[in-house]
Amino acid sequence: MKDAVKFGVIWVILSAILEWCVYLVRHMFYTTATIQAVDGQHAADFIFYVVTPIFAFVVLMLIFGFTQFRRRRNDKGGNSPHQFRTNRAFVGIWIGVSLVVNLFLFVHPTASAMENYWNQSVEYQKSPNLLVVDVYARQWQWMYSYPQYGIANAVNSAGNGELVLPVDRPVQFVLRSYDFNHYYDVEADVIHSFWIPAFGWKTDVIPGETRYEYAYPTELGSTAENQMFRVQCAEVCGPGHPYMYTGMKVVTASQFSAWIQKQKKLQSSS
Ligand SMILES: [Cu+2]
Repeated sequence: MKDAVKFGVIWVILSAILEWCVYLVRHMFYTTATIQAVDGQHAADFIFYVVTPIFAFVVLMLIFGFTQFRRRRNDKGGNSPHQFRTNRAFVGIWIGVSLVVNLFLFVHPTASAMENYWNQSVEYQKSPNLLVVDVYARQWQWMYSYPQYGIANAVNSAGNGELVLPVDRPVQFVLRSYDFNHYYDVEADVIHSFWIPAFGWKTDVIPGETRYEYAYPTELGSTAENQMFRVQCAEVCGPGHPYMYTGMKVVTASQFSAWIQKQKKLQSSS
Protein backbone atom coordinates (compact mmCIF):
# COMPACT_ATOMS: atom_id res chain seq x y z
CA MET A 1 0.00 0.00 0.00
CA LYS A 2 2.86 2.34 0.89
CA ASP A 3 4.39 1.63 -2.55
CA ALA A 4 1.09 2.43 -4.29
CA VAL A 5 0.75 5.77 -2.50
CA LYS A 6 4.39 6.64 -3.27
CA PHE A 7 3.82 5.67 -6.92
CA GLY A 8 0.64 7.75 -7.09
CA VAL A 9 2.31 10.86 -5.69
CA ILE A 10 5.32 10.60 -8.06
CA TRP A 11 2.97 9.92 -10.99
CA VAL A 12 0.91 13.04 -10.33
CA ILE A 13 4.04 15.22 -10.00
CA LEU A 14 5.71 13.70 -13.10
CA SER A 15 2.51 14.09 -15.14
CA ALA A 16 2.22 17.74 -14.12
CA ILE A 17 5.86 18.40 -15.14
CA LEU A 18 5.42 16.63 -18.49
CA GLU A 19 2.11 18.43 -19.20
CA TRP A 20 3.93 21.69 -18.58
CA CYS A 21 6.69 20.64 -21.04
CA VAL A 22 4.03 19.73 -23.67
CA TYR A 23 2.41 23.12 -23.10
CA LEU A 24 5.76 24.87 -23.66
CA VAL A 25 6.92 23.03 -26.80
CA ARG A 26 3.59 22.25 -28.48
CA HIS A 27 3.71 25.08 -31.02
CA MET A 28 7.45 25.17 -31.63
CA PHE A 29 7.57 22.86 -34.62
CA TYR A 30 4.61 23.93 -36.74
CA THR A 31 3.52 26.86 -38.83
CA THR A 32 -0.26 27.11 -38.91
CA ALA A 33 -1.36 29.44 -41.69
CA THR A 34 -5.00 28.42 -42.21
CA ILE A 35 -8.12 27.90 -40.09
CA GLN A 36 -7.81 24.19 -40.96
CA ALA A 37 -4.20 24.03 -39.75
CA VAL A 38 -5.12 25.68 -36.44
CA ASP A 39 -7.97 23.16 -35.98
CA GLY A 40 -5.51 20.34 -36.66
CA GLN A 41 -3.08 21.85 -34.19
CA HIS A 42 -5.78 21.97 -31.50
CA ALA A 43 -6.64 18.32 -32.16
CA ALA A 44 -2.97 17.35 -31.80
CA ASP A 45 -2.64 19.42 -28.59
CA PHE A 46 -5.69 17.73 -27.09
CA ILE A 47 -4.37 14.23 -27.83
CA PHE A 48 -0.94 15.14 -26.37
CA TYR A 49 -2.53 16.39 -23.14
CA VAL A 50 -4.60 13.20 -22.78
CA VAL A 51 -1.79 10.73 -23.50
CA THR A 52 0.91 12.44 -21.42
CA PRO A 53 -0.23 11.02 -18.03
CA ILE A 54 -0.53 7.57 -19.65
CA PHE A 55 3.03 7.85 -20.96
CA ALA A 56 4.19 8.98 -17.49
CA PHE A 57 2.39 6.02 -15.89
CA VAL A 58 4.03 3.40 -18.14
CA VAL A 59 7.54 4.86 -17.88
CA LEU A 60 7.21 5.29 -14.13
CA MET A 61 6.04 1.66 -13.76
CA LEU A 62 9.27 0.55 -15.44
CA ILE A 63 11.52 2.81 -13.36
CA PHE A 64 9.63 1.91 -10.18
CA GLY A 65 9.99 -1.80 -10.91
CA PHE A 66 13.74 -1.49 -11.47
CA THR A 67 14.44 0.65 -8.42
CA GLN A 68 11.89 -0.40 -5.76
CA PHE A 69 11.54 -4.12 -6.28
CA ARG A 70 15.10 -5.10 -7.13
CA ARG A 71 17.06 -7.55 -5.04
CA ARG A 72 19.13 -5.69 -2.43
CA ARG A 73 22.89 -6.19 -2.02
CA ASN A 74 22.75 -8.33 1.12
CA ASP A 75 19.50 -10.03 0.27
CA LYS A 76 20.06 -13.79 0.53
CA GLY A 77 16.54 -14.45 -0.70
CA GLY A 78 13.50 -15.29 1.30
CA ASN A 79 12.66 -11.64 1.82
CA SER A 80 10.92 -11.12 -1.53
CA PRO A 81 7.36 -9.88 -1.36
CA HIS A 82 4.50 -12.16 -2.27
CA GLN A 83 4.79 -13.12 -5.96
CA PHE A 84 1.72 -13.33 -8.12
CA ARG A 85 1.35 -13.98 -11.84
CA THR A 86 -1.43 -11.57 -12.53
CA ASN A 87 -3.55 -8.93 -10.89
CA ARG A 88 -7.04 -9.31 -12.33
CA ALA A 89 -8.32 -5.99 -11.00
CA PHE A 90 -5.36 -4.13 -12.49
CA VAL A 91 -5.66 -5.87 -15.89
CA GLY A 92 -9.41 -5.22 -15.95
CA ILE A 93 -9.02 -1.52 -15.15
CA TRP A 94 -6.15 -1.19 -17.68
CA ILE A 95 -8.21 -2.70 -20.52
CA GLY A 96 -11.32 -0.74 -19.54
CA VAL A 97 -9.50 2.60 -19.36
CA SER A 98 -7.70 1.90 -22.67
CA LEU A 99 -11.01 1.20 -24.41
CA VAL A 100 -12.62 4.34 -23.02
CA VAL A 101 -9.63 6.56 -23.94
CA ASN A 102 -9.44 5.16 -27.48
CA LEU A 103 -13.18 5.45 -28.15
CA PHE A 104 -13.17 8.93 -26.66
CA LEU A 105 -10.27 10.09 -28.88
CA PHE A 106 -12.05 8.63 -31.89
CA VAL A 107 -15.14 10.75 -31.18
CA HIS A 108 -13.17 13.81 -30.12
CA PRO A 109 -11.03 15.22 -31.65
CA THR A 110 -10.98 12.85 -34.70
CA ALA A 111 -14.65 12.64 -35.74
CA SER A 112 -15.54 16.10 -34.41
CA ALA A 113 -12.66 17.71 -36.34
CA MET A 114 -13.68 15.90 -39.54
CA GLU A 115 -17.26 17.08 -39.13
CA ASN A 116 -15.98 20.59 -38.51
CA TYR A 117 -13.80 20.44 -41.65
CA TRP A 118 -16.77 19.15 -43.67
CA ASN A 119 -19.01 21.98 -42.47
CA GLN A 120 -16.32 24.54 -43.35
CA SER A 121 -15.99 23.12 -46.88
CA VAL A 122 -19.79 23.26 -47.39
CA GLU A 123 -19.79 26.88 -46.21
CA TYR A 124 -16.87 27.79 -48.55
CA GLN A 125 -18.61 26.19 -51.54
CA LYS A 126 -21.58 28.50 -50.98
CA SER A 127 -19.36 31.58 -50.67
CA PRO A 128 -19.41 33.95 -53.70
CA ASN A 129 -15.82 34.77 -52.73
CA LEU A 130 -14.53 31.21 -53.24
CA LEU A 131 -11.27 31.06 -55.20
CA VAL A 132 -10.97 27.96 -57.39
CA VAL A 133 -7.49 26.66 -58.22
CA ASP A 134 -7.09 23.74 -60.61
CA VAL A 135 -4.07 21.70 -59.60
CA TYR A 136 -2.50 19.26 -62.01
CA ALA A 137 0.09 16.77 -60.82
CA ARG A 138 2.27 14.80 -63.19
CA GLN A 139 5.67 13.13 -62.99
CA TRP A 140 7.23 15.45 -61.74
CA GLN A 141 5.56 18.76 -61.79
CA TRP A 142 2.77 20.78 -60.20
CA MET A 143 0.71 23.12 -62.34
CA TYR A 144 -1.80 25.73 -61.15
CA SER A 145 -4.64 27.22 -63.16
CA TYR A 146 -7.15 29.86 -62.09
CA PRO A 147 -10.28 29.20 -64.22
CA GLN A 148 -12.19 32.18 -62.71
CA TYR A 149 -9.49 34.50 -64.12
CA GLY A 150 -8.76 32.62 -67.34
CA ILE A 151 -5.22 31.81 -66.23
CA ALA A 152 -3.76 28.47 -67.27
CA ASN A 153 -0.49 27.26 -65.78
CA ALA A 154 0.58 30.23 -63.68
CA VAL A 155 4.36 30.73 -63.59
CA ASN A 156 6.82 32.93 -61.74
CA SER A 157 9.49 35.10 -63.37
CA ALA A 158 11.79 32.07 -63.73
CA GLY A 159 9.08 30.23 -65.67
CA ASN A 160 8.37 27.72 -62.91
CA GLY A 161 4.91 26.82 -61.66
CA GLU A 162 3.93 28.93 -58.68
CA LEU A 163 0.91 28.96 -56.37
CA VAL A 164 -0.22 32.39 -55.22
CA LEU A 165 -3.19 32.78 -52.88
CA PRO A 166 -4.88 35.78 -51.29
CA VAL A 167 -5.17 35.89 -47.50
CA ASP A 168 -8.59 35.74 -45.77
CA ARG A 169 -10.39 34.14 -48.69
CA PRO A 170 -11.59 30.52 -48.97
CA VAL A 171 -9.86 28.38 -51.60
CA GLN A 172 -11.02 25.23 -53.34
CA PHE A 173 -8.26 23.12 -54.82
CA VAL A 174 -9.41 20.85 -57.64
CA LEU A 175 -6.83 18.08 -57.72
CA ARG A 176 -6.06 15.88 -60.71
CA SER A 177 -3.21 13.58 -61.68
CA TYR A 178 -2.90 14.02 -65.39
CA ASP A 179 -0.20 13.85 -68.06
CA PHE A 180 -0.90 16.05 -71.07
CA ASN A 181 2.33 14.82 -72.70
CA HIS A 182 1.21 11.22 -72.71
CA TYR A 183 0.08 10.49 -76.27
CA TYR A 184 -2.44 7.67 -75.80
CA ASP A 185 -3.78 8.12 -72.29
CA VAL A 186 -3.51 11.43 -70.45
CA GLU A 187 -4.72 9.73 -67.29
CA ALA A 188 -1.69 7.45 -67.33
CA ASP A 189 0.12 9.10 -64.45
CA VAL A 190 0.67 7.90 -60.88
CA ILE A 191 -0.59 8.75 -57.41
CA HIS A 192 0.80 12.00 -55.99
CA SER A 193 -0.06 13.83 -52.79
CA PHE A 194 -0.76 17.54 -52.54
CA TRP A 195 0.82 18.81 -49.34
CA ILE A 196 1.31 22.31 -47.99
CA PRO A 197 2.84 21.85 -44.51
CA ALA A 198 1.64 25.23 -43.18
CA PHE A 199 -1.93 24.44 -44.29
CA GLY A 200 -2.14 21.39 -42.04
CA TRP A 201 -3.37 18.79 -44.51
CA LYS A 202 -2.45 16.72 -47.52
CA THR A 203 -4.56 14.85 -50.06
CA ASP A 204 -3.70 12.04 -52.44
CA VAL A 205 -4.09 12.96 -56.10
CA ILE A 206 -5.25 9.89 -58.03
CA PRO A 207 -5.20 9.35 -61.83
CA GLY A 208 -8.75 9.30 -63.19
CA GLU A 209 -10.22 10.97 -60.10
CA THR A 210 -11.02 14.55 -59.23
CA ARG A 211 -10.56 15.42 -55.59
CA TYR A 212 -11.25 18.60 -53.64
CA GLU A 213 -9.41 20.19 -50.76
CA TYR A 214 -10.32 23.40 -48.93
CA ALA A 215 -8.33 26.01 -47.08
CA TYR A 216 -8.84 29.42 -45.55
CA PRO A 217 -5.41 31.10 -45.34
CA THR A 218 -5.11 33.46 -42.38
CA GLU A 219 -1.38 34.28 -42.46
CA LEU A 220 0.82 35.92 -45.06
CA GLY A 221 3.92 33.96 -46.04
CA SER A 222 6.13 32.68 -48.81
CA THR A 223 8.53 29.85 -49.52
CA ALA A 224 11.45 32.30 -49.50
CA GLU A 225 10.72 33.22 -45.85
CA ASN A 226 9.43 29.92 -44.51
CA GLN A 227 9.78 26.46 -46.06
CA MET A 228 6.51 25.40 -44.41
CA PHE A 229 4.90 27.47 -47.16
CA ARG A 230 5.54 25.22 -50.14
CA VAL A 231 3.74 22.63 -52.22
CA GLN A 232 5.45 19.30 -51.80
CA CYS A 233 4.51 15.93 -53.24
CA ALA A 234 4.04 13.63 -50.24
CA GLU A 235 3.55 10.32 -52.05
CA VAL A 236 6.58 8.49 -53.48
CA CYS A 237 5.95 8.81 -57.22
CA GLY A 238 9.27 7.92 -58.89
CA PRO A 239 12.87 9.16 -59.03
CA GLY A 240 11.75 12.82 -59.33
CA HIS A 241 9.55 12.64 -56.22
CA PRO A 242 11.81 14.55 -53.78
CA TYR A 243 12.10 17.40 -56.29
CA MET A 244 8.37 17.57 -56.95
CA TYR A 245 7.75 20.82 -55.13
CA THR A 246 6.95 24.40 -56.05
CA GLY A 247 7.15 27.71 -54.29
CA MET A 248 4.01 29.43 -53.07
CA LYS A 249 2.88 32.69 -51.51
CA VAL A 250 -0.02 33.91 -49.44
CA VAL A 251 -0.40 37.62 -50.26
CA THR A 252 -2.79 40.50 -49.60
CA ALA A 253 -5.88 40.98 -51.79
CA SER A 254 -4.31 43.91 -53.68
CA GLN A 255 -1.04 42.03 -54.27
CA PHE A 256 -3.14 39.14 -55.53
CA SER A 257 -5.01 41.23 -58.10
CA ALA A 258 -1.71 42.77 -59.26
CA TRP A 259 -0.32 39.26 -59.68
CA ILE A 260 -3.44 38.21 -61.64
CA GLN A 261 -2.94 41.17 -64.03
CA LYS A 262 0.70 40.17 -64.53
CA GLN A 263 -0.28 36.55 -65.27
CA LYS A 264 -2.93 37.71 -67.76
CA LYS A 265 -0.31 39.77 -69.61
CA LEU A 266 2.07 36.77 -69.65
CA GLN A 267 -0.70 34.56 -71.05
CA SER A 268 -1.65 36.95 -73.86
CA SER A 269 2.00 37.49 -74.86
CA SER A 270 2.81 33.78 -75.05
CU1 LIG B 1 4.49 13.09 -56.92
